[in-house]
Amino acid sequence: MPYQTISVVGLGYIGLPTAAVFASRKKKVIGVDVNQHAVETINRGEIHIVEPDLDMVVHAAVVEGYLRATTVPEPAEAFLIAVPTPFKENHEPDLSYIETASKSIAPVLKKGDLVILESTSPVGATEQMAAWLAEARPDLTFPQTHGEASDIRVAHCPERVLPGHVLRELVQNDRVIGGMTPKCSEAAVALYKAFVEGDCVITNARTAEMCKLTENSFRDVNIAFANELSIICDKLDINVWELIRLANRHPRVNILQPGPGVGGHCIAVDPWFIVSKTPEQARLIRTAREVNDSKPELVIEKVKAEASRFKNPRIACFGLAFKPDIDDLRESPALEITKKLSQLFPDAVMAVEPNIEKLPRNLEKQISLVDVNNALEKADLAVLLVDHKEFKTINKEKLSRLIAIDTKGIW
Ligand code: SAJ
Repeated sequence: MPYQTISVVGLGYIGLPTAAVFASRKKKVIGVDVNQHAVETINRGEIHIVEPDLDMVVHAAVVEGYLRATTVPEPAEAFLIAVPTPFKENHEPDLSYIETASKSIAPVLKKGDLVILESTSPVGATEQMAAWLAEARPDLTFPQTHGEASDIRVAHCPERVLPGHVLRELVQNDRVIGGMTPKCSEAAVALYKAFVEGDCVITNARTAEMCKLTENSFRDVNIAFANELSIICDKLDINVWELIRLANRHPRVNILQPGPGVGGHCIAVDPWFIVSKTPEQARLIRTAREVNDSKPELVIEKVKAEASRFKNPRIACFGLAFKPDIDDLRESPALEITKKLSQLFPDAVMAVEPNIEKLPRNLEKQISLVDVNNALEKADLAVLLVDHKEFKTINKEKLSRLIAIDTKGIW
């Protein structure tokens, strides 16, 4: 069997579940992360991120001896790089984590090894990674210069799992495999077949890079369409939720849901990677980003307008997470809106977030975390920012006492 020892570099939301799933298939997995705290937590059989069931899988993998974490890369047969690819101030992709990761594994590479870039990346990043590896190891040959005869195989295999369903989707989703050569692709398929039950579909590295960006841009553009409709309907005094429900009765129309903006770590980022490579051509994709990014400010304007009716308005924000029924507050438009409101209305903002026990430390002073009933009793204005299940069942009578601004159309 090929690839018995696998190194996963970057033990975050993608890397850790991937490492744990390989380990659950009895592969020897060496996890690498620069974060000492993450490494120690994992080696105790615990996890430092939130994802359903991941704690059990990691615990079993560590206890049974298949998964071990370290800050210093060690030799392995296959390396998976799953580090962040954020963008810089100007929306240009920041490949510095990929650069650091590839330079850190270069010293332990040997003939026959496979290196896979899993991080969502702009087109050309896999070739760039291979160039960094080749520069660090002139004694080895790479596909960009030696094609099928190369010592090292290189591929891009983007993850496409939905936060909250990562363990299931890792196994069941189809996987796009973009080798720098056909043999690189074959090698990567052999690796993923250890746990992937979906199809492993082969293409080249550039298409695989673009495919991942396309998936998330498709969703962003479609959400932007819904968000733009909500802005238009506000002007025309039409209920956008009813409008979308009616339009979606057409057999070939399926409009997504408007909201307070697009959050998360992927959909609000990845389209910019297309825009940065082809700024002249990617007009729709750029505009969609701008429409979605404009939503938080529009919500704030609406709250300000309603709040002006009160002398000392008390505002309750319902939901802080970046989407329903999760506790992930990173890159969340709901959190951004709540924070800005608390600056505009000092000591007047409450937050209801049933999925967390404590507010992030930097918000504890300016915002109070309360439960649903408390918020309904104390507030003059209720701003619904996330359609968590707990908010769908709120008694309409209790709401009728307040001014409600519902960005998700559930009240
Ligand atoms: N949203 C709306 N309206 C909708 C749907 C979503 O406003 O109708 C908002 C959500 O509230 C959230 C944001 O969009 O703020 C993104 O949420 P999401 O559920 O669409 O996606 P993510 O970011 O959790 O995961 C996406 C997924 N990509 C696609 O569905 C094309 C996932 O499969 C990817 O693996 C993931 O990005 C990633 O890691 O790239």
